[in-house]
This record gives sequence, structure tokens and C-alpha cells, in this order.
Amino acid sequence: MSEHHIHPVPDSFKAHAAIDAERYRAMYQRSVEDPDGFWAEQADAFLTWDKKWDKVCESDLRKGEVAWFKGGKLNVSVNCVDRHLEQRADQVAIIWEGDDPSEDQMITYRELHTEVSRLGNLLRERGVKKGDRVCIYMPMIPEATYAMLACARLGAIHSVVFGGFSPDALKDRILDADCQVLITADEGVRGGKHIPLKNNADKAMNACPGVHTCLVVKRTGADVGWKEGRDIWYEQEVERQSDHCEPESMDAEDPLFILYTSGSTGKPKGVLHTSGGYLLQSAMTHKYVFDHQEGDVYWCTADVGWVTGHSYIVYGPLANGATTLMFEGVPTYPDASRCWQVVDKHMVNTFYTAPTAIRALMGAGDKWVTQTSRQSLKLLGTVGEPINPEAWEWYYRVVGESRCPIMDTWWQTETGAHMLTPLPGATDLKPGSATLPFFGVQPVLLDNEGHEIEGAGSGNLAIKAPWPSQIRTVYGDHQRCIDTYYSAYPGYYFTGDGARRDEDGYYWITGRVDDVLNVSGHRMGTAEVESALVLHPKVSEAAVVGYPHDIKGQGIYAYVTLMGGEEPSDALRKELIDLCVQEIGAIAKPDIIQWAPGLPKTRSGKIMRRILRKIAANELDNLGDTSTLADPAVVDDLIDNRANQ
Ligand code: 6R9
Repeated sequence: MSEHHIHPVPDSFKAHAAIDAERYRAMYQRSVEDPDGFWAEQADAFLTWDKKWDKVCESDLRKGEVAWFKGGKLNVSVNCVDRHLEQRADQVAIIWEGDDPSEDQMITYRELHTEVSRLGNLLRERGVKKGDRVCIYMPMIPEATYAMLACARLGAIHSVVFGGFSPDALKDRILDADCQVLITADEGVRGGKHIPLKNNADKAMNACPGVHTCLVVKRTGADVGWKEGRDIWYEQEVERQSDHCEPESMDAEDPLFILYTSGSTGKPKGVLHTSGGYLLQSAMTHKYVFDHQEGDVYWCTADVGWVTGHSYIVYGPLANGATTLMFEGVPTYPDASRCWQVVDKHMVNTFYTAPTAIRALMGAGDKWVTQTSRQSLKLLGTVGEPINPEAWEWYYRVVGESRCPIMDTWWQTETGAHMLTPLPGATDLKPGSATLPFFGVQPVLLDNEGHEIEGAGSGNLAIKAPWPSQIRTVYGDHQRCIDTYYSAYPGYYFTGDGARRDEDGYYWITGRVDDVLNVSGHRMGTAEVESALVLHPKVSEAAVVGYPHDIKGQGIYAYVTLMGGEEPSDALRKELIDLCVQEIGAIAKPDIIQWAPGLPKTRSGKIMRRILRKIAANELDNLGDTSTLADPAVVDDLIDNRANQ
């Protein structure tokens, strides 16, 4: 239905955007026919290099080996801060909007330079040097950005851990990357509630003897635990540092950061990105996809704990000398009008958020939107999961008053930057489609045997040529990187997503084809939630699947088998939910727990998730072949006792 509802490029963008349809086609063609020439030009245009590279691209996708601009030297913090001082020292770099609507702060590029330099010096004083890992566990406050950029200045590798993760999840990530320094705050503030970050960090650090320094930003002034020698107050120590901090000149292929993300098996993987290629593609996409213009105020509502926060709050916009808004709170506090009030208050031109937020705000009713002006808005964006056409149309019509094109950007932690996306001056929009590939990106659809599907059709989405902001490795385990992304279809990067391509070559992401959930745009492995559930002594087995959820996109549906003699109860249900929160974080709370005396298994003992997904989705007349099950009666029992949603 809505597939045929095409929104053409608005005249305003046709006339002024950097790239129109013709230019997109020409540039795209050039980018795939002469990738080295194309990317060399872009790298020259977007970044400032201490020394030019020896080779543009070197890659062997069969081995998961990718390198861009090797031999080239640059410093990412210099690109994001210092080089703007001549032109825009007094321009606002970061607008910080607090959780409390009466709190905000403007940080100019000059101030950003001072803050990053001082923190860089403090980290250096504590022994941090090139290649060291620094963990950042922070609320959405400017210090989170200072911390990322200060690491980049020294050539230290940051690992940002989302502030919503539990002490256990933090501990695993600190240990996996062997971080010796942790930067955190006493507490975070979101939606009027305080989050005990330092106390969480203390619990994690108890099991991380390698952490010798913990810098603590005072956000609320709450009482926190303290270990002399290890813990130091950020403000106190930063204040006495010099404003000059010599940047480390890094190879383009030196690591910039590690960011953990969930896969279908095992513990989260530390996705590693490097300096040159990552910064180039995040800057370039920020410029072209959002048609960033001098003076624009740009707001991405993500958290810096996710890749969207890395590429589109911090690195992309700051590399382009933009004004980036950083929001501490949530879209529904104090009420569902908050985002639009912030848009009016700071005259935001570009607004980039996730479908789950759009659906929640749509559910709250139009009046929260229409009571605000939003005249400053020029362009809207969405990311994180497929957007249903109804939510797309509401976003377009009510929020953007049919004036602002919507950029539906498909990409992943592993891709570092946008991969499938419209360009506002070039691409006619179809609600629900991430449209066409960005420059240099060569998507293909593969059938299950690995053959490329030509023309319109559906299949497994893979990428057949390297791109600059591609994952370089899984930290400490390159074999896992190969196994996860490059073994299924040798010679291709496999995304884990399924997609359809229509007659116009537009891509429609249909969701994950593996055991990865996407809950409110947060990626989570079913295996992670299952491991948490089976920690409970009364649980013998657990199987977790996703099911369609109106707001979250997917909800978490857990089938739990208890040990012999144990009885289900509401108290036990609560204990299991608490266990998931404790092991992973609040985002991993099962929405539904169904007590399952048995799980559908093949004769070889493999759980048939396909059937569990159907039962969870209430698609009962279409269960498929159950004849290979060891005990088909199990399925009838699960259907009879299906949890009410
Ligand atoms: C940036 C980010 C990646 C997974 C990805 C896909 C889903 C992201 C999407 C989308 C449809 C979009 N996804 N953007 N699906 N349309 N515009 O979200 O990274 O957290 O690693 O998640 O999210 O399934 O594979 P990450």
C-alpha cells in the first residue's frame, strides 16, 4: 500500500542541497568504479592529515581484513576540535540540554578545546598512553564527549559502556578490553530519576583489579563510595591542568574505539573501529545525509553508549564543525512535548531519532506536538530498526508538517556509519524503505546458497566491497570476527539482516535473520537473556524469542522450564525479571514469561525457535512442519498455555 506512496524530493532541497539526483547517480557510479580515486578525494576534502596515506584501500574480505589510508597520519581530536578554532572558536560546538528543562549549557569550540586538552593532560598524568584502553560509563553530559575526544587525543582506545548497563555487564566489558582507567559520574539523571553510576562502577571494579584510576564527574553531588588512590574527582583534577595537550599523530589504521554489541551467540563482541576511515565516513554521511549547512543546529537523540551516539552526536558532527545537541533526558519527561519544546528552544534544524520513540510519541497524541512551533525543523531522520509506514507518515505529517524529508538510515555498529540511506536533495522517499546505498556501498541480496539475487527480490543482505568505516576486528578475537561476518558467504560481509529490493532498486529491511533481538532499537542476543535466566537455581532451561510489540518494535518473550518439583509463581517471575536486569540491564527485562513444562526440540536436541516465535506472535495456524520434533505434544501445551499479551 504505502510502498506506492512516494514522497518526492521537496523543492527546497532540490534547489539547495549539496547533492541532487543526477549528482548522486554520477558520484555513486564513480565511487564503485574507482573507489580508490573517489575515497582519496573525499579523505582530502573532509579531513586534515598530518601526512598523506601510502595506499587508499587494502582488503581481503575472505579473511575479514580491511585497511584504509594506511600510512596516513592524523589525530581525530584535532580534526574534531583544533582545526575549527581558526574559523569558529566562538561558535557553539555542543548544546547541552539537561534532564530538567531549566538546565542547559553552551560549549563553544574554544571551550571544547580547553576541556579536551585538560582532560587529555590529566589522563596522561595517570599514565594513559597510545593504545591503552579507557572505559567510559557516563550519563549524557558534555564530559562524556570530552572523555571520548581526550582519549582520541592521546591515541588511547575508548570503550563506552551504556549507562543503563548493570555492574555485571560493565565488569565483563572492562575485563574483555582490559581497561585500566574508568571515567564515570557520581550519578546520572534521566526522567527525574537518579542512576547510581559510581556505585554500579564500584561493584564492577571489585572484580576488575586492573583498573588503577577512576575519574568521577560530580553530576548530582550524591554520596558515593570512595577508594583512595584509585578514585579521583574529575573537576578538581582537571582544573589544575594546562590548556595545551600535544596530540598524538596516529596512523589511519590505529584503533579509535571499541564498542560492544550483541550477536546471536555468546557474550557481546568488542567491535573495533580505526581512526581515518571511520572518521571520514561518519563526517561525510553527516554532511550529505543531513545536508548539513553552516549554522545548522543538529540534534541526534541517541545515547553516546550506542554507535549512533558515537558517529552522529560526537564524531561526524564535530568533524564537520557543526553545533550538536546533547540531551540528558528522555522524550517523555516532564511530558510528551519535551522533544518539540527543545526543538523550539534551541531552534533545531535537524532531528534524528529512533522508530520506538516516534511510536511512543505518536501514541501519546498529536496535541503534544501541535502545541509547539517546530518552524526551525528542516529535516528528520530515523535509525535503529525498521520504521512502520504508519509511524513514518505520522512523523512526516505531524512532526514535520509535510515539509521535512525523512532520512531512514540503515546501518550497524559494525558498519560505523550510514550504509543505506536517502539523500534529501536526491532521493524520492518511500515510507518504510531505507532506499538506496550511500557512496561506495555495494549491497547485495544472497539466497541461502550464497548466490546473488538480481533485480527485485528478497534475501540475506550482504555487502560485497569494503567501505572506510567497516569493522576491523572483534577486539582480541579476530577469528570471531571472521566467523560472525565473513564465513556464511565467503567474499562478502554478512549483515545478519534480511531485506527486499523493489523494482526501483530500493531496499526494505525485513529485520534480523539470526537470533538477535531489536528491542526499542537496542540490540540484544537471545542467548544473553537465556544465560541470565538459567542462572536462577529453580530454572532448568530457557528459550527467548522476540515478538511484535507496538512501541518497542520487538518485545522479549521468554519460555522458562523449571527444575523438577519447582512451582511457577508471580514471585518467581519477578525474581527472573530482576535477574535479567541485574545481569544485563533494564533493557533486557522480559515482557512476557511463559512457564513451559517442555520446549519443542528436534531429536538431536536443538530448540526449534521458529515454532516458539510463531507461538509468541500468536500465528498459530501457520506453525510449519512439526514432524521432526522429538515430542510434538509439547507444542499443544505451549499453545494452550500461551501467555496473554
Ligand atoms: C545504527 C544501529 C543494527 C541493526 C541492524 C538492523 C537494525 C538499524 C535500521 C535498522 C531497519 C533501519 N536497523 N537501522 N533496520 N531500518 N533504518 O542501530 O546499530 O545497534 O548495531 O543495530 O539495527 O537490524 O542490523 P546497531
